[in-house]
Amino acid sequence: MRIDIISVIPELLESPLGHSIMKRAQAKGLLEVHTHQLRQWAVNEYGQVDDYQYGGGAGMVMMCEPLANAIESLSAQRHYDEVIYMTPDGPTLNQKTANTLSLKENLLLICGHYKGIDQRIRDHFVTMEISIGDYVLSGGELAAAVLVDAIGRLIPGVLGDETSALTDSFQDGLLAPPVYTRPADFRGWQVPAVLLSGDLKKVDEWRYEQALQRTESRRPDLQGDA
Ligand code: 6GU
Repeated sequence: MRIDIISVIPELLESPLGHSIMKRAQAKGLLEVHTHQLRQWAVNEYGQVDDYQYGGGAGMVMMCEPLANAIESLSAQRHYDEVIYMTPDGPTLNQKTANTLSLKENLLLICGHYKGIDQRIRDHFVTMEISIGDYVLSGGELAAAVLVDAIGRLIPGVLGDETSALTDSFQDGLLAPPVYTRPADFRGWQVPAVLLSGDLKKVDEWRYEQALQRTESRRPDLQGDA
C-alpha cells in the first residue's frame, strides 16, 4: 500500500511513522508513506497557501489553488482509491473503517490547518472525510499519523504474529481482555489461576467472558459494532 500525505508541516509526521511497527512495515516494503509540502504549490513566492475567509470572521482558510494543483499533480502519477480529508467534522474513525482502508492500494490524505480548507476542494476532490474523535487538534497531521498507524498495522505481513491484529480491542466489537506476564505472584498479587492451568479451552472461555464484561461495563455502546 502507498499513502501520500499533503501537509504544511510534513515534519510532524516523521517521528510517529518512523518507529516500531510503522518503521518495520515500510522497511519490509509493505507500506510506503510519502509526505508532500503543500507550499511547493503556493500561489506566490512567499509560500502563501491560505487566505481570509469570505463573509468575515477570524481564522484563515486554505486556498483552492495550491490544494487543487497538489491533488491533480499527485493524481496524474497514480490513481487514488480514496482522497481523504482529515477534519474534526468528518465521520469518526473506527476499526471497521481502518479494516476497509487497509485493503486499498493508494490513499491520498489531506491535512488541514487554521479554519480548514475551502469547501470547493471538499466538494470536487475529496472522496472521504475522517475525524479521529470529538475534540479539535491544531492540524490534521497527528490525526493522519493515527490513521496511517491504524491502517498500516492491518496490512498482511506487517505484524510479526499474523493473528494478533485479530484479537485487538474492537476487532470483534469487543474490548480486549486483561493480560498478564511473569511473575505469577508479584507482591502477593496473583495472576488468575485459569491462565496458568494449561487448559487452552478454559483460557479462551475466560478471555471471552472478560472481554464481554469489560465491554458491557466500559463501552456498552460497542456491542455488536464489529
Ligand atoms: Cl482529522 N483534524 C483536526 N484538526 N482535529 C481533529 C481531527 C482531525 N480529528 C479530531 N480532531
